[in-house]
Order: sequence, then structure tokens, then C-alpha cells
Amino acid sequence: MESPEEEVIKIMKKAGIDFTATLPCDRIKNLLPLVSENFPEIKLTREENGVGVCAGAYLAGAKPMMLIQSTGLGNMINALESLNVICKIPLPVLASWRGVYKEGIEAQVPLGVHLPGILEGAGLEYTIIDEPEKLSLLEKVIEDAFSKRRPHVALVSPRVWETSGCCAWEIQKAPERGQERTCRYTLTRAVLEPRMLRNEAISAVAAELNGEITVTNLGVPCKELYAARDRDLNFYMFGSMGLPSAIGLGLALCSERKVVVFDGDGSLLMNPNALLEIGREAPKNLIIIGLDNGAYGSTGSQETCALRYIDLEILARACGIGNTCKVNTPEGLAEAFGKCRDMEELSFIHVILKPGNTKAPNIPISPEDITKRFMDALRNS
Ligand SMILES: Cc1ncc(C[n+]2csc(CCOP(=O)(O)OP(=O)(O)O)c2C)c(N)n1
Repeated sequence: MESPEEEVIKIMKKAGIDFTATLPCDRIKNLLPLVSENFPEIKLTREENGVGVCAGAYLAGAKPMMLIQSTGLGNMINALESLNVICKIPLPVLASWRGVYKEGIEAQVPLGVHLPGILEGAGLEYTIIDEPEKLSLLEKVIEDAFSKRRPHVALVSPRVWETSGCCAWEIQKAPERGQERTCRYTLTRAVLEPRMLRNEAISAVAAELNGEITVTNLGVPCKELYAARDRDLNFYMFGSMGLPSAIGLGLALCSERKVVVFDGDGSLLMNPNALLEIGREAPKNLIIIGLDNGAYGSTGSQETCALRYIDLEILARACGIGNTCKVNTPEGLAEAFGKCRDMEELSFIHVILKPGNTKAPNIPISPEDITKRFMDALRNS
């Protein structure tokens, strides 16, 4: 007889899911090996990041789905609202619903019990699946997410798996620790003086663009790129701070094109997890431009840790990104960008900047239209 785990895989396949992002929960530990076996999968380090990666995958034409523990919804809500909801980007989520059924861990209870109310209050669609007989509802969850282009969460009770005979977890191979480890993060670089503004850096790269996809950090950076060189292949962010590089990762994995991400120091430090996943996946068509003005430039240039405490290039190296460099002039940046573009290697360009914004006006296109324009351009070019 088919186990509930096998039924989930069947439903996902029938629905055309072709990309997954996962983070484990004990209760779905027999489902997860089947997901790994049957679908391309990104193993996340933080659930919020999956929202970005899946959005990028969708923008590139894939049909993504997330499989996580329900606690992860606690760190996804802002991204779901300010990326998926405003851009109308679908995302079905199978969340292993903890805290409500035979829960042994007290810490799971408060969020778990309130989740339906939280999702409802947030205007996010959800469906409760609390017995194996209701698993077919997952079909509707996936269908609804893609047809209405919105997130839809399936809260799946541990009761669904309780009597399952599936033992995929027991029979999977235990992971082996690498015997050899290459340490790639020794780095000697001159400490560069900040000489240019973010706008000069964005303009220097914008002038070089030729068929690449771009993803740009929220706030003033988007407005500056829009003013310097608007293109259909520019994906501008309006919210979901911390996710530009994650969106870039999803795009790079699901598209043949070169993907250029304009990220910021505040954004990268809000979600350094993105670099962990990027270092592991190492897509050869991804270039991250770390625009480091040492400040939250868009909100008044309040200091970030990048100003004195952490070097973003070393962070990128520590996450496994082998090809990195540091620049502080428009010419140096244009040259570094040209080199990285010609190489078939994941790259991180650390751009040292002075804080300061130009008076670039707001982008006069809605997030939904930006998304549509971008996807049409990607499909048709
Ligand atoms: C979760 C979240 N927290 C705070 C903000 C407010 N905010 C918008 S842009 C921004 C600064 C971004 O700084 P950085 O990534 O360094 O880019 P910069 O503007 O300096 O180029 C902040 C704090 C937000 N939009 N979302």
C-alpha cells in the first residue's frame, strides 16, 4: 500500500513541481529523502531564504515548492508578504505543523497553536491537513498557489504520518564528513579607501550589461539602477530585505543566463545565510556585487557592522565562494565585472563605497508589472 509520504511525492509530480527547497523537521524525516530522490532540491539554512530562492526559480520558469517545519513560517512572513504577495509570485508550502498534535517539545506549542490565526491575520492562505485521508487537499493547495499566484501553506499534522510504514529515513545513507577539506579563506588585500558613491558603482555596471539578468536590493539601489538603465531583465525589489542574493541563486539555478545581483552590506548582513547556500550550490552563472557603503544607506546611512567589524569579501570566501575581489573605483569595478562575466565561475565583487544616496525618483511601475515584464522578457529573449 502506498504510504502518505509516497502519496505526497505523487501529488507533487502530478502538479508539475520541478524545484524544491527544504529544511528538516523530525516528523517529515521519511518524506525528505523521497523529495531529495525525486526533485532538484536546495537544502536551506533558513526558511526565509527559501522564499527568495523559490521566487527566483519561479521567475526563471520553474514550479517550486517548499517543505519545512511550521516554525519556519515565523521567519518567512515578511518575505511572503513583501515579495510573493506584492509581486504575485506563487509558493506552495508543505509545513509540518508542530505544537498541536502529541507535541513533546514545549517550545513548539505557542507558535504552533497560534499559526492558523497568524496566517489568517496576515491574509495568507492555508489549508489544514490533519489525517492521511485528507492528503489529496495538497493537490488543491498547489493548484491554488499557482493559479492565484500567491503563497498557500498546507499545515500538515504529524497525525498524517503516524501510521505510515515508510522508512526512507532509516535506509538512506548516513552523510559522511569530507575527509579532505580545502581551506580557501586566507586572504590578503589592501584595505581600500571609499572613493565613490553607490550610484557611480551601479552606473558603471549598468553600462556594461548585455543580456544579463539583474536582481537589485530594495530601496535607493533599485531607484538608482532604474534611473541609470532600466531594462526588462532588471528585477527590482520593493521589500523582502535580505533576499536579493537568494533570488539570484534561484534564478541562476533555473536559467542558463548570467545573473548579476546588486546586494548591499546591510542586506547581506541581515541574511548571510544566502551566501552559505550560494557557496554550496556554486552556480557558475552568478555574480554578486556587494555594494558596501558601511551603512543602511536607504534609511539614513546608519552604520552597519561592515564599516568596522566584518569584511564582506572574507565572509564570501568563508562561505566557499572562491572567486572574489575588492574594488573602489568605477573603472576597477567595470574591469572586475568584465572579468567575472567572462569566467565560468561563481563570483563576488566587494565594492567599497562612500555612504550617500542620489535623488533618484521612485520606480513608476507596480511590483506585479515588474514581475510580469521580467518573466516575459526572460521567456521571449
Ligand atoms: C526586514 C526589514 N527591516 C528593515 C527595513 C528598512 N530598510 C529598508 S532599506 C534598508 C537599508 C538597506 O541597507 P543596505 O542593504 O546596506 O543597502 P543601501 O541602502 O546602503 O545600499 C533598511 C534598513 C526593511 N525594509 N525590512
